Amino acid sequence: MKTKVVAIMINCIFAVSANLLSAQNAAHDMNGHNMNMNQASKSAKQAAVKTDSVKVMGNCSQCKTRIEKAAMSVIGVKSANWDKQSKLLYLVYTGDKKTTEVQKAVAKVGHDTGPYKATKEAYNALPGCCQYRD
Ligand SMILES: [Cu+2]
Repeated sequence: MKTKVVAIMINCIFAVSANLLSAQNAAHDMNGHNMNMNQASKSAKQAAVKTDSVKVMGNCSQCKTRIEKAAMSVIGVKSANWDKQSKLLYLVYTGDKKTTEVQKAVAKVGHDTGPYKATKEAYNALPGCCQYRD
């Protein structure tokens, strides 16, 4: 009987210390994360943020997802938003001008943009609803 009580107490102590440990780890993670956030905002302030827009051919919301994903794959691009109506891809980026790199990436996935045209293969690989050429 006595040993059972002791065993339960030991179990309780283990449970409590396990909880404490995981709470400490969580606090640690949060601190680490906060530090990274501060570093990120610091470097963002150092590198000027620029905005640009380029015309990109496309039709639908699937095109939008594909175009934005390709644009975001370019290092330094912070946001990409393609407007279906105007066909304009709005970019926010840091560092050197990114429009050429973005246009190349977008053309690669099948969307004509300015002087950069999708290859026949890339274009033909698009779903039917996305094929914007006449
Ligand atoms: Cu589409």
